[in-house]
Amino acid sequence: MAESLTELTAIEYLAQKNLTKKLFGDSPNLTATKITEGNVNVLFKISDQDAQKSKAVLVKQALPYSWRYPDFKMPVDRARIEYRVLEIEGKYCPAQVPEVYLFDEDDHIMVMEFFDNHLVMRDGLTQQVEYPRIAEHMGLFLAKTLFYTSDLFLSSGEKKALVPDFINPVLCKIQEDLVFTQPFMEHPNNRWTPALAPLVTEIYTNDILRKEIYQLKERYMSHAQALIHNDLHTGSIMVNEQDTKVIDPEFAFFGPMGHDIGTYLGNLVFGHVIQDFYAHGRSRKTSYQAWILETIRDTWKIFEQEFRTLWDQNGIDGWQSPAFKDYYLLELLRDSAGFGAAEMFRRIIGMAHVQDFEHIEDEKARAIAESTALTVANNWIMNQSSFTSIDDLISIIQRAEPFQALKE
Ligand code: SR1
Ligand code: MG
Repeated sequence: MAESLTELTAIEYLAQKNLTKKLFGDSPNLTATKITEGNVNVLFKISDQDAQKSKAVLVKQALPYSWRYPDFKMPVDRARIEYRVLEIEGKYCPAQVPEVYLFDEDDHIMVMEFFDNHLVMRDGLTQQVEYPRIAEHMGLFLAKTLFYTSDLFLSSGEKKALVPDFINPVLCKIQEDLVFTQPFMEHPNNRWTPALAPLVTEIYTNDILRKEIYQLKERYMSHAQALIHNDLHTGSIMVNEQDTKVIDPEFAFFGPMGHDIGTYLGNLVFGHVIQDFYAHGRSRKTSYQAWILETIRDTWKIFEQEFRTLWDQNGIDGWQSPAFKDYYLLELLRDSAGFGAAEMFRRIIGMAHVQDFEHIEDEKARAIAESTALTVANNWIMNQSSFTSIDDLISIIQRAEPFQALKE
């Protein structure tokens, strides 16, 4: 089994690879700090203490298991997949993709850009930070990465040659289990805030919901529509006022586009429902929630507009039909609602929770926020086929209420 890097060996590693001077200049005073965000890889920030404006890099190591959940074995090949995805995304949407200084295929280590002036978007949402360019950046990132890796752009041969490079069976199986299976049945991995127990019982016995989830699961497993990130939650986005970077695509494979769009939108819904707890004062809460809804609307609109433009300008022959284009975009909207719902359910009643809720210590307040998100999830998934515009998804968020018993 590969040895995990330590603060010391991470710094030594840069020297062994002749990167110290290249990245930091002569005689830097390097220090390494372990980063414990994320579930999967071992991460170190390496920076020069002496530099005027300290430059930092990220050293990222893939071990044959998840560092947070060591029982989850994960092939180290995910490092190759991540690197290849960053290359492809970097070709089509360089502004939103981190720079990689070194990929070491033997040791499954990447040395890459560190974002000192950015915040993990999930944290920004708990602090009511408004990012004026996030909708534009994420709309464009989604449109470009998804369009350029789909059959609408790649030739039939190119696409079929690319798909096997991103067969990612173990990480896909983790998502199949954690997102689409375990949360909807009794399973030892599942956990939830106690006040949600009646809702969980209802979910386990709701075969109509399970039918919808399994339709999504089947689509997830069989619809190789585009090279998707496959874990595009707000912890995979580094952001500040001017810039947005999408990180951590090690789960990537050819799957349904709506999974990326929906996972992101579902996590924005979390940002909306938690503000009762995080925002101080009614007006701050109301205005931040309005910003989140506007961001959801603009992200979709920018995504759709860019996707249509790319299709008009760069789509290959054989797909020119305005009616088919409208159908395709509508299906994407509906898929996004379904996959977004699956993400919301699993983060609240499955295994891998998110700190948006976990950091709410008061159990009743947490259950109120979580059950409001579950109401959105339930309405998104059950009404998918009636949606015709992003405003339909938004009005469900606006009307969502917590679990009745918690209102008393
Ligand atoms: C064992 S990995 C748990 C979760 O963390 C990753 O970020 C994925 O979302 C996965 O489902
Ligand atoms: Mg991740």
